[in-house]
Parts: sequence; structure tokens; C-alpha cells
Amino acid sequence: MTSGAKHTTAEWQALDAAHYLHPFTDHKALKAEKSRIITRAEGVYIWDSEGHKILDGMAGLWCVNVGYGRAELADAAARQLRELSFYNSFFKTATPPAIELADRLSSLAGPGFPQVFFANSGSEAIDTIIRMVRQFWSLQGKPGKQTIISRHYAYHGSTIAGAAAGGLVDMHNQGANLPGFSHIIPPYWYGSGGDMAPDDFGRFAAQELEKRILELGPENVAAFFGEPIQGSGGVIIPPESYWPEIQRICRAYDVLLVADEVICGFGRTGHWFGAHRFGFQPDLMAAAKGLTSGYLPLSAVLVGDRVAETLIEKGGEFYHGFTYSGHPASCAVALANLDIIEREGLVERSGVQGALLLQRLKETLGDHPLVGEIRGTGLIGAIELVADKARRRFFPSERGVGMICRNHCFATGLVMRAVRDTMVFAPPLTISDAEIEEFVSLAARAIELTWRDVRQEPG
Ligand code: PXG
Repeated sequence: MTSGAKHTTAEWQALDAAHYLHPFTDHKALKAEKSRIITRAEGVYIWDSEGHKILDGMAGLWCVNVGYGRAELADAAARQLRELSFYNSFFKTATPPAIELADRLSSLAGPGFPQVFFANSGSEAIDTIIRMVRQFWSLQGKPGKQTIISRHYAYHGSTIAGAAAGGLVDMHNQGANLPGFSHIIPPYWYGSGGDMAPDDFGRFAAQELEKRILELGPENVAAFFGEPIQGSGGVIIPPESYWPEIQRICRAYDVLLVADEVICGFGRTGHWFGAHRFGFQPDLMAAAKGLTSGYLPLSAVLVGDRVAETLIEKGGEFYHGFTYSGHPASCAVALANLDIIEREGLVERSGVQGALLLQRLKETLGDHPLVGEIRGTGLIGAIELVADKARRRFFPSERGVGMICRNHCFATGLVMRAVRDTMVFAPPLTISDAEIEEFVSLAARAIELTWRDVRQEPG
């Protein structure tokens, strides 16, 4: 079906191993195992250089919301690159696509987000927010309020500050253990809720924030950062009680509330933003990924009234920005991407197709002995693989059950990622009913094969 044109698969793999350091990769192991070379994509499918067709249940890296192969987005980029390939926003200048996109995002975010700052990645958006919230408190005459609280398993990017804000200890231990960050438990009911009812556990997990603020002293705490749903952490969907309680606590102690919408934004949860899904009002939001559906790199910080007013009125010059902040081609693609999302009703569609996918997964896999929980909202979800369904008990991590399943998924033609033994999915929002059936049957086959492997070597 597809080649990689210039080289054979073996040649691509040899060149890849010779020169290419991949992100989040054990280099030695991958160079021995060899990469899969992806050469083409259309709709919800990707193809590798051997012609294998794979249903992309992860929308790339949680980003290809409108699906692959949209000529409209390629045309928007080409048109902009021909007309004005680049100009900056540093020299008291701006370009039409960046201005238009700032206006549009400010409306989409709902009331109270008058200002937008552009960067190129989710990580840079998070770094920007860290700068903004610390500067905000200095300008408020409370320079002690510097500490950022977030959660274990949180992913807020891979710059040093993003990694420090995130809750992944392996990242902290590789040069990103900065002072000024503190982590509390995530609202992971399935894994840690024990005998508590989900809503009781949601309140309990939120109240850990209150305890931590009191331990650190509210006069030292700048902000709480949270993904509305923790994606890379294993699609941790908080109980409904969680976010309202977090909001209450942030207000009570005058701590800014930051929603990391990098995965949840632009329809992923069946709403424009995850904060809308859970009914809370953040002070700032970080957006990326689905903003351009991954066609070009772009991120945005949506700045709420209170912070915007202070930074503008009292801040003087804000010594921060990137060469490509508001790149006109990325912004033009984002505008065309938002047009598609609106025209095709993809935000609502995410809710409808997500409900169908969840229902079909539960019907097909709900009774499977390996499957502990199937959860989702909109088109983001997870399947927990467990040793003991009744007691919600996991396999020992060294058995690598999630990785076994992930490998079976790829081999059967489905991308589903493993986070520990939690299989996570977030397909393009365009996924059709027939493609949902295919997703479910491929997932069922991979889980059955995993189950056979697990039974053959009892641990
Ligand atoms: N915040 C969240 C919530 C993210 O998911 C970032 C920030 C950082 O964005 P950039 O654009 O700097 O990567 C992310 C990124 C995975 C995976 O396998 C997830 C991300 C990135 C790479 C891999 O789950 N999320």
C-alpha cells in the first residue's frame, strides 16, 4: 500500500538507529529492537512502511482531533506561508492570523478569558503560566506566594519547569527536581479509593490540597495546577465531587487555579474545555494539541480577568516570549481547524461517539476476567487490566501486563497506549460507528491474547 519512497524499511530503521534519539525512549533498547516507520495517515488510520494499516486509538499523541489528511488544513498552511511565512509579535507588530485566533480563543473559553499568549508546545504554555502566576503575586504585593501544587502522575510537559510541575518522579530525578513545587495525591478512585464511595474519595483527594496549603502556609502558595482529566497519568477521571471542592479550596486560600487543558481542550471530553465538563472556573488555562489537531505546533495560554488585568495594568514589561509565539502559519491552521470542529459539530460528536464506544466496550469486555474497569467521558477513556477484578487488585508491575497488551494491540492493528496496566485511548473525534466497532473488536482480541499470555505464566 505504502512504501517510505526513498528507502526500504530496513534502510529507514538503520538510519533511525544510527542518528535519531527519540523522546521518552530507552535508546539502547530501541536501537536493538528497531522502530516502526510511519509513512502515511488518513482519517483515523495510520500506515507503516510495510503497508500495515493501524487504527490510531490515540489520535497521534492525544492531538489529532479532526483526523488525519485534511486538505483544508494543508491549504491553510500553504496559503499563509505564501502570503506571509513569518513575522514576529515582538516589535510592536502582529499578524492577522494571530490576532484573529486570540479573539476566537477568548470567545471559546467562555466569559472571563480576555487575553491570550501564544507559544509552541504544551510545555512552553506551562512554563509561561508558571512565570505569570509568580509575577502576578509579586505584583499583588505577595512575593512569598511562589509554590506550585500539582499531583502525582500529573504530566505538565518536559521543559525543566514543566517536568518539575508534573508528578513523575523519574522525570524529577533526571535534572528536574526544582524547589517550589509540591505534589498531592491524584483523584484516582479505581487505584486508590479503597472502600470509599467515589464521591467521598473525590472530596478526600481534593482536601489533600487544603492540607498541603495549610502545611506550606497559604502565604507561600501561588497556584494549583491540574489536568481536568489526567491523560498521561492513566486517564484519571475524577469523581464529580472533586473539582468543585478544589475550586472552593483555591478560593478560600487565594490560590490561583490553573487548568492544563493540553489534552482535554477542543472537544476531547465532549465540551470545548475540560473545565466546562467538570463545571469549574480556572484563572488560567494551557491549550495545545487539539488547537491545531497536531498539524503544526502551537500552544496558547488563556489568561483570566484577574491575572490579565494585573499583568497589564501593573506589570510593566513581561520579559518572556518565543521567536515563534503566534507563528502565522500555525495560527492559520488553528483557525481552519476550529472551523472544521465547529462546522462538523465535533465537540458534540465526541460526546455521542464517546458514549457509544464506552457502551460497546462494556458490552464486549465488561465481564472479561482481565478487565477491572472501563471508563471514559467524551472520547477519552481507559481500560484497567487487573489480577483480581473483585478486589481491584493489580498485577505486580514487573510482569508488564500493560506493555504485553500494548504490543498485542499494535500487532493486531490498533494503537492503544499502556500507562502501568491501564490501557488508555483517545481516538480522533471523527471516529465513525463502523470504526468504533473495529476498535472494540481489535481491543477485545488484544486483551484476549494478553489474557492467554498472563495465564501461561502465572505470577
Ligand atoms: N500538559 C499535558 C496535560 C500534556 O498531556 C503537555 C502538557 C506538554 O505538551 P508538549 O506539547 O510540550 O508535549 C502534555 C503533553 C503520552 C504523551 O504518551 C503525552 C504528552 C506528550 C507526549 C507523550 O501520554 N502530553
